[in-house]
Amino acid sequence: MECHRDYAKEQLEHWQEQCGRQGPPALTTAAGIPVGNHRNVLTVGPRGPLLVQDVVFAEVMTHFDEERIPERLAHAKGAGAFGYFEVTHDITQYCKAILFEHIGKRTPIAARLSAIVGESGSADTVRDPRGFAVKFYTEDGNWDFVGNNTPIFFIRDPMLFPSLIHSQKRNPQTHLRDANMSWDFFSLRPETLHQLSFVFSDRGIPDGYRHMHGFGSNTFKLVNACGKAVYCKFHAKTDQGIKNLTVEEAEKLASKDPDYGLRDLYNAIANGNYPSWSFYIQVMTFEQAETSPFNPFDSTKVWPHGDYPLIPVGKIVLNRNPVNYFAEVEQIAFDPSNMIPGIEPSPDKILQGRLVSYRNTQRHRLGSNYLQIPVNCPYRTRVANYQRDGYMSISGNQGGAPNYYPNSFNGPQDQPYLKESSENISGDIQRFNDENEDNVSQVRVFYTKVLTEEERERLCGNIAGRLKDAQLFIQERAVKNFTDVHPDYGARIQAHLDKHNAQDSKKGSVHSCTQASSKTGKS
Ligand code: HDD
Repeated sequence: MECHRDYAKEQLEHWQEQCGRQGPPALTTAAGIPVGNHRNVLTVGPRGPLLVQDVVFAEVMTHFDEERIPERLAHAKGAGAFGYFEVTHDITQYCKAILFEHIGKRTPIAARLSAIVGESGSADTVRDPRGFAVKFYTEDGNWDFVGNNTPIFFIRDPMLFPSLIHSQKRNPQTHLRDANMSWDFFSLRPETLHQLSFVFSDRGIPDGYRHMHGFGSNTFKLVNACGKAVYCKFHAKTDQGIKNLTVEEAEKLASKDPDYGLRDLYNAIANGNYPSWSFYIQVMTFEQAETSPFNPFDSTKVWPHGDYPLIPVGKIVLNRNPVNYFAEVEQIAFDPSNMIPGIEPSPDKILQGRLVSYRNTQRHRLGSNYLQIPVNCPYRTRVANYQRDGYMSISGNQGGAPNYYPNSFNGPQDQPYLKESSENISGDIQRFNDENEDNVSQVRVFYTKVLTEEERERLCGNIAGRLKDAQLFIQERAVKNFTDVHPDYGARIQAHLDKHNAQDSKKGSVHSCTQASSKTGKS
């Protein structure tokens, strides 16, 4: 059943209906003092000047001046919703996490679905991977599943993450998106080929947020009640079915309804058409990981389903819209380091890098006590620790409990039964260069086996449509990388580029730096 009412448009009417016959409340200042007039400033005579003693105006204006907090530096535009996770299959043989305790168990969740590169006001229908983040409010604290709609990621070393994001965002001088920056980075880092092939395929523009899958993307560890661990990948498959927009539809929507994704999710939920995702895991034993022909901790790789089949776990259902966008969506803070007992990190370098990044950005964005904000607060358990004070400590600051450890006065104690799983790791300490690990085999399978002929053609056209705006030497280097995946891949992109470049030269627009076209090497 598709949306039949545009609840998003009618939101204010619904608000008024909900208020019933109560009538509007009395207007107050933030300190609760009744306000007589919110329309006119206090002046000497009808023509001014203003009086400093107009404290109502001072409050209205200064609060307004401070309304904006820093937007997320990636994933700035997003839609949020709430719901539950329900266990449908028993996976306790792999994982003791409390939310998987028994079939039928429901855990409340919050989700934020987002685009990565654009700013908070950007269009929802751009070509970009989508974020798929779910916060599970469990009795053991909050588990944050912070994934994307792609099973893989652009890079395998987190040191490159700031450069990846910088290269896709705005040029520091022109403040414009810049194809040279973008493709320079991609073409210098061939490990991006897999994710690029996904993002430039039809799945790069999902039809709203309901019709896409979600993936943990990284490799995690699951631990059972006996302390036995396996490696794992998480998958959330849309029950609405995959639906993508064509480039033309997406472009039309970007100008007609840039908030298409937010509106679609909001209206679906308001109409009772609750979107859901089936949740699965893939499992790999430590022994399998040792002998795997590919590095299972490399986030540019998938685990083939033939070897590591999907194991069903449960359902994610979104059935409530946010009551207030800023309070519940802008302020929601995800962090992959929020893992509850039974879920642990694997050695996956990207995941390990993420473990330090998110809490840092949330502190910058929301303040050091961001976990006290209701949407982030682990409300199904009681927080008890030795952290105190900081800006905006709003939940009692743990009252009179001791703030040092150890202590003799009933302060919170260790839970020795909770031990991380043990894993034997040894090796030389170095900055390992993994740039030349196999960057092409899985991409070749994607290109030749997963895509149909028409999909391949669209993929190559989509890539060339963007790559054409980069300088020729960058185009050449990128085409060489795609050729390394498969000669047909490179040749088709080149054929599209030739058409674009011929049109450009007819129009007289000279591609800068033709002399640079010989610079195919790495800078
Ligand atoms: Fe990230 C946000 C997902 C790699 C650092 N990331 C962010 C969000 C999602 C992801 C869904 C938005 C959360 C929200 O809705 O608030 N990120 C991923 C996935 C990755 C990934 C699936 C690779 C497997 N991210 C990644 C790396 C780093 C970061 C390697 C840094 C080392 N990500 C961030 C961040 C963000 C973020 C800078 C920006 C806004 C935020 O955290 O809240 O910390």
